Amino acid sequence: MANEATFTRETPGYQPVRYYNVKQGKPHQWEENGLTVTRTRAWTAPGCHEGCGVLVYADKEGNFVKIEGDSENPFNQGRLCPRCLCVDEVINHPDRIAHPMKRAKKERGNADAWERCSWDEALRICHDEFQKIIENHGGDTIHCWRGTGRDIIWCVGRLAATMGSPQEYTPFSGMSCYVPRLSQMIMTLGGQITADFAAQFPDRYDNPSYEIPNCVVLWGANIFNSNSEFQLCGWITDLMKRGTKIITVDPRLTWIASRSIVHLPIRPGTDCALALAIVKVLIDEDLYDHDYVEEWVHGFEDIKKAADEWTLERAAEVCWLENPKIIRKAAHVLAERKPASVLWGVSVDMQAAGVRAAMAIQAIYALTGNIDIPGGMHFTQGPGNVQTQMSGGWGLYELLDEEQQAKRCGLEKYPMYRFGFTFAQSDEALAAAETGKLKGLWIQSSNALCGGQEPERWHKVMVDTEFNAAVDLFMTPTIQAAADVFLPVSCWPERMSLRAQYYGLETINPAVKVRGEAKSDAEICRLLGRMFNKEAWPWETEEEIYDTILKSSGFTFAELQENGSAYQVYEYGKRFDGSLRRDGSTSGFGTPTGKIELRSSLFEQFGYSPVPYYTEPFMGPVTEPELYKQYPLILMTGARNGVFFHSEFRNVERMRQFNQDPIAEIHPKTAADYGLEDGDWAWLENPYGKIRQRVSCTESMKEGTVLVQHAWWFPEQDGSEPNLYGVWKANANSLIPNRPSEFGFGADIKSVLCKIYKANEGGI
Ligand SMILES: Nc1nc2c(c(=O)[nH]1)N[C@H]1C(S)=C(S)[C@@H](COP(=O)(O)OP(=O)(O)OC[C@H]3O[C@@H](n4cnc5c(=O)[nH]c(N)nc54)[C@H](O)[C@@H]3O)O[C@H]1N2
Ligand SMILES: Nc1nc2c(c(=O)[nH]1)N[C@H]1C(S)=C(S)[C@@H](COP(=O)(O)OP(=O)(O)OC[C@H]3O[C@@H](n4cnc5c(=O)[nH]c(N)nc54)[C@H](O)[C@@H]3O)O[C@H]1N2
Ligand SMILES: [Mo]
Repeated sequence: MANEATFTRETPGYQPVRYYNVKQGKPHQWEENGLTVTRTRAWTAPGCHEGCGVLVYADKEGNFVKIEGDSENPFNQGRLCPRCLCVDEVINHPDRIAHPMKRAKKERGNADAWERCSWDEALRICHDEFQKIIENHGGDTIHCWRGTGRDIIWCVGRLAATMGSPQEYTPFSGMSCYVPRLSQMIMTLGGQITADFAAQFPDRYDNPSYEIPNCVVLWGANIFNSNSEFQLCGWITDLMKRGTKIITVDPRLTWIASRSIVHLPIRPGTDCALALAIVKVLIDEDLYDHDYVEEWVHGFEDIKKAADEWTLERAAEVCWLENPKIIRKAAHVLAERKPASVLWGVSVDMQAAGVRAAMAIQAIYALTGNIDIPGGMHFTQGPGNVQTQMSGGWGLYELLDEEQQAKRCGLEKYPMYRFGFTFAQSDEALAAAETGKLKGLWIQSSNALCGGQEPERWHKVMVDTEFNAAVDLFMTPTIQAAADVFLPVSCWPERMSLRAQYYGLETINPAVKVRGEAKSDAEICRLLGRMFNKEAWPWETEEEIYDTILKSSGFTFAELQENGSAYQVYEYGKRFDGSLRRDGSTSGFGTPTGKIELRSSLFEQFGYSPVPYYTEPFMGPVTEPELYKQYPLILMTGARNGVFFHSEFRNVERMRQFNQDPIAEIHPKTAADYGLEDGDWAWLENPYGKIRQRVSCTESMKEGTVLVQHAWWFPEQDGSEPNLYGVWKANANSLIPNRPSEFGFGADIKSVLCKIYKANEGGI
């Protein structure tokens, strides 16, 4: 697949980047049996993180005919998931909005008040209304919301900055998706690591420098439903066939847990305690890698001390593990089966103790010498500067003066937000909104009433602003409640874009005709951005934007499009070549000591504990014993299922048929304790709220816990206020507060308390 020769792209002003040139057999588009076949990547919209390689077949009129996985693409190697296979239902959905619409502000919440308008008018309204807010209240009172992992983070951030606003964020507590893990990696390693599944090599597991991991720990990541961290589930089974053994840390007995050599079904939110207990076994039983620790680890004595109280018995008691010895077994397997890696998921982030849990988990890999080695935890490396630009931050510092930058919500309270992060802190943004500092909203790929905690609070602030505009495919509860202008966005098979994930650089190519007047996110931001500031948006076409973003790679968009995939040459052992250092040193990790810091200089500098320590979930059996008597279940939320992507796909029949109702999973014994049977409708309640979901009894659940699905709304129901497509009826987030950790990263989103009881009325 890969050409043998690699080549170097040199662009003035940038480090030379060497690429494997993964030339593919055919150009990006060709004719076959009267159909046009386009090689492209499935990113978003509709939402997804991955960017799998696909072939889209269209007829002469440009209508979608079929989709296939691209077997020449090294990332997914022809595999596809059901959400790709139903993308035509999204494109052609009767409810999809394909023309701009407007509504008078007093009609917010009225589904019948929308009227179609031209793009010119819609954009003019957006410009004039936001301009008024900028003049009267300052740009920082315009908050810009965007959702997860889409190809648009850069353009939302840039548009925000163009309007003078540093408030770009995802409205959910503690920015609890990936950034808690990332923040601690940046502080203690100076870079970003992930489990090495050979994704950086076009020839994958056969690459001569790769080693098959002997052990992979799936820690709070159910990759078979989520493809967590841009890693595909099929890679786990690929590796298992090559000998990899799996350890699973998950309260539930998931499919992969049942095929693991160790399964640790811990109480939700106790991961930090478990990790510290494993650290203690590694040290006390002398299972750690002495040479590696000697040379590359700072703070051994400190972590030893931090872990010292975490005996097997103590950890088993805190984590609700019946058999303390399985913790010891996990430590032994990890130490003995090198190379080993961890794929950690969002469940690690969604704890107020999440940053500290991630520190403790990372310590396990440092002590066993598994960081920066083939098949272990390896440093990801974005394709040159391209990934950095795609993932935002390209605007904040360039377009805002210091005074305006300093108004970013959360900077004062949470100093780590200054350290490489460019988004605002969501809880502080909500607090600002509640004190009248929110005057306008730009909603681009966010359905905050479904994804954000305490949606009632978000609702209150969003309906009170002076002007709101939204960019989406469909009308959502959030947009129906609050927006004055709706701008219709194109789907990935209709639009051009770039895919720049950890390693590969690829174009996303238009494959079918665009529905109605929809436009891509980048184009919408370009058009509106230019109305405010042409210098900040100098591009005459969308393609010119991508040429600029691609500059550091040396490719133009057109060249990359015909090239196929470009993979950056990957070399292991980054600690030996100085590439992790910012101070010119020729070796070491990117930290003040040049070592992996198990005692973190930067945490200490920011006023935090330099070593991890465990804290209980704020509302749990230990912290709130009285409340626990009243609310005797631990409430887990939002474990991914294969057919939905957050609030999306509820209106896509081919997906909804697999999951008609919001489902609350519970162990049959726990269900029986509360008089519940499989299929019953039940109320779930705690001091924050009360919702209804349908009970599904399964022995895969841990007793004493219940798992509710998140992000439900009912597109088939009345959209007007107060029903808003039934968004309040089954909303997991009505039971969870906005309550971030001391870092401003992470919040207890999967471990609060609740009670459950049978609902007399069925349906929803
Ligand atoms: N189909 C689909 N795929 C998705 C998404 C989607 O909505 N749909 N969302 C995407 C997004 S934005 C993200 S962030 C990722 C997240 O995907 P993952 O990182 O896999 O996260 P979850 O599915 O939320 O949880 C993973 C597992 O953690 C377990 N768990 C719950 N609480 C705890 C705990 O306290 N500790 C531990 N150790 N485990 C716990 C759950 O039982 C679950 O099996 O998925 C992405 N992929
Ligand atoms: N209780 C609980 N709450 C959670 C979670 C949990 O596990 N438990 N998970 C959280 C996590 S990890 C995350 S990341 C957030 C996710 O939250 P969000 O990313 O806000 O996800 P959605 O609710 O699906 O909202 C996305 C909206 O964008 C639209 N859209 C999709 N693709 C595009 C696109 O390319 N362009 C535009 N303009 N629009 C698009 C969709 O139609 C949809 O209306 O939710 C969080 N909420
Ligand atoms: Mo996420």
